[in-house]
Amino acid sequence: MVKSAIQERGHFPRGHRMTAAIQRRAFRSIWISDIHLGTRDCNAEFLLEFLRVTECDFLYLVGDIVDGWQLRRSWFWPQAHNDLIQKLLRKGRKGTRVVYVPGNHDEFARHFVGNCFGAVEVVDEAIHETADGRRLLVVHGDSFDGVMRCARWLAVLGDRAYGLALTVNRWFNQVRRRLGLPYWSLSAFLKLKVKNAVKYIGDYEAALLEAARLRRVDGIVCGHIHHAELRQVGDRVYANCGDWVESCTALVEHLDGRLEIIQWAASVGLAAVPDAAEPWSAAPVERVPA
Ligand SMILES: [Mn+2]
Repeated sequence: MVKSAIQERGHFPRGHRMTAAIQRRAFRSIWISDIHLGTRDCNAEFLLEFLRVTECDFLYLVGDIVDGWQLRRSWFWPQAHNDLIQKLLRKGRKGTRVVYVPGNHDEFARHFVGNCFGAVEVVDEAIHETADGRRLLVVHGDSFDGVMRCARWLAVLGDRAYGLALTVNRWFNQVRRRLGLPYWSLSAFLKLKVKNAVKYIGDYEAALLEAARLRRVDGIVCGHIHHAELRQVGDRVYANCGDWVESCTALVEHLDGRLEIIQWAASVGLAAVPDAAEPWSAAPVERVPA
């Protein structure tokens, strides 16, 4: 059994420099995916802030952590991206079990499956057992994506169109920020408005739930489509940890095994007020089936 970082220290250190209003929180597990380090749209600072105010025994990096596709086109690597890597490695050294499941944008890391980088284990997929005894399969999810599976060139083309939408999104939010308005994801909005996108998301969820059924696990945790979701379908749970380019979301497991999506940007967005409500209470909490 992995030694608990929380048990070891007993409590959190006090006095956080920026988010005095936000209490530090302990979770049993945290899943984050689709960070896309190496792109301008990566909200590394938001994620750093989230990782600073949280602690966990298990930290899963559910793919597309570094964007190799984008880095091959043009090199972009600011200090914040280094800081984030350092932070992840540091968590590993301090007793958090860090598990890295590479995705399609960081497929280069798939060559290192079975190895460790510092305290970070690289695996193809993982089985996580929750505190309430449910077994969850953890995968990035690209192998269940019809477009990715059938035509990589189409996926790359779609990726470029998506990149364009994100660029517009970035400008749009710079304007909103100047006007004192909170962060609002244009591309996430567009995605939900487009009928095909809704069907695409539905197909993806169905494919992953089917995989969970075939593997006889109680649920599946994935990323890839940048759409956070936590849903109980029959006796299985579908959990998508979202992304850190638009919505800035994470999936967490509470100490008692309950799962929850944390909407980080929505609660501590770019126009965060110093005394804003705690983000922890804002997001819906999963109802544990009796
Ligand atoms: Mn992906």
